[in-house]
Amino acid sequence: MLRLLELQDESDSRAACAAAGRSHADPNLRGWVALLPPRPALLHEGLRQSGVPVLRGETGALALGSLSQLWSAARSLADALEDGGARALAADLARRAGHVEAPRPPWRLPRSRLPEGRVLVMAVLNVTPDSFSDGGRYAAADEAVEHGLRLAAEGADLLDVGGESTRPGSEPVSAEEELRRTLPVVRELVRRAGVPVSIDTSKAEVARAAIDAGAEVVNDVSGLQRDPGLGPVVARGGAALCLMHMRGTPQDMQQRAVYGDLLGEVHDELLEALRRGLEAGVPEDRIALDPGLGFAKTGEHNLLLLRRLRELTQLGRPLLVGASRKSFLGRLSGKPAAERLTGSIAAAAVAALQGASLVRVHDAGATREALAVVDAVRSSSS
Ligand code: HH2
Repeated sequence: MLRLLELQDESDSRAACAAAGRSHADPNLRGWVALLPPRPALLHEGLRQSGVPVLRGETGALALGSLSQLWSAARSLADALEDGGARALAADLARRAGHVEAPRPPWRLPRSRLPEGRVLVMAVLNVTPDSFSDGGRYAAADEAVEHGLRLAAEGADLLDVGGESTRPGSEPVSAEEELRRTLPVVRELVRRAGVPVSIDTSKAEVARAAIDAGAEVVNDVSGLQRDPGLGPVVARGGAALCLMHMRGTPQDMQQRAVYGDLLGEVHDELLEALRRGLEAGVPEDRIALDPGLGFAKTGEHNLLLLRRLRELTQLGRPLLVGASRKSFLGRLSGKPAAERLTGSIAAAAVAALQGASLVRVHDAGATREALAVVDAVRSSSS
């Protein structure tokens, strides 16, 4: 248990006190804090001596400071402390603070080089009869290819081809059917689109064929929980991997949207997914992570994840966020899926400002245009 938290309001402050088991929930803590384990006291003492106040609780402690204060105190302690456990915790804290402060980490693909210095657009291309917003529109391979080429021309940086809807309650399809839908489209787009192609699948068999056809990314909404063969296929094929957070399956995930500490649990489960990827042999610089908006999440969960997304940058991997046209945006605007462009762009802009490296969207051109403004604001200087 060690994690950085960004306390933005009273509710964040109270939740952080509860996580540390403090008997008094202070409503006024703000900014970055490190949630530390209750022991070793040596670490708390070392931080205090470096000028970082530490509030202790029954189950943990909160170290209060700016990211650079936390980073520099933890880095010195990682060298100076004699106790091995305390030293490892200090090194972990320094690494996490460094990740949050650093510019977005690059995502290495096998052949293509993704542009750096701006937030990237992964365009959604569903070759399915039943996807929630574009199901049936591009079910024929030639229509899907045309649409993919259009998305690339509009400015998509990657094309994410999917052959199985994962909307809540959707029916699973066989690997054969998924391959029948996606493979001709992947093959043709690899040849003609001029941008890397990603396959949105949780099945090893589909991923293997798509990689052989030239796909550079495997986007697994199950975070390597569904098919034990998938990680090794990605590692052997040399592809990049996006690991998304979800619980259960599309059939039962919405009953599993129950959290005591949403950010903490999503953080821990993404870290486990990252470990599964590394254990399968996928190099760390090829892995991106995604909090999985709408997957075992309520609308409120999605909003909180967007507001506090920056905390997940402590994992040190690029973050991908998919809010496009999802139902929580429909609940806010009262509009059906096909009319959620404005809300989708607002969500993409928030994600970009909060540390996302990529946004997964249906409307590539409009999103690129909006993100150009966000990127310009982010990089403006005084
Ligand atoms: N969302 C969907 C599918 N794949 N992959 C990642 N990494 N992140 C997401 O948020 C994500 C995803 C669901 O959206 P969509 O593909 O439009 O719908 P459907 O699953 O119904 O095909």
